[in-house]
Amino acid sequence: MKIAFSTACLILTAAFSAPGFAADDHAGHGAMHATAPATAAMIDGLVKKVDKPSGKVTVSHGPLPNGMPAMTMVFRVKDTAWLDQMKDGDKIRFTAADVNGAMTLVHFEKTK
Ligand SMILES: [Cu+2]
Repeated sequence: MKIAFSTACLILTAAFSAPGFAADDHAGHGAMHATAPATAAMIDGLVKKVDKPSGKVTVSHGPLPNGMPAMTMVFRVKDTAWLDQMKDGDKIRFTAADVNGAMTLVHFEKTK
């Protein structure tokens, strides 16, 4: 199921960055998101599984600013030390960016 979820996610990510969707330079579009200010909308998420050896975390997330609907998917993390601060069932808020083709948590904070 996890593989199916992340595959669906990759397809969606590709679809939303396709030239037909963003008629302008979509590379620049992606860069804009990657450098979004810290005030960018935080996304609510629920940690489902922390995978420290792989440096990844499975998160059930709400809708993303890039158009991705709510789903459960695997994210990389910008700083693998963050994985020590997360555990299954934690509620977090985060911002994500496409880093070298992989959706990556670039900021996160725990919510109570
Ligand atoms: Cu997703």
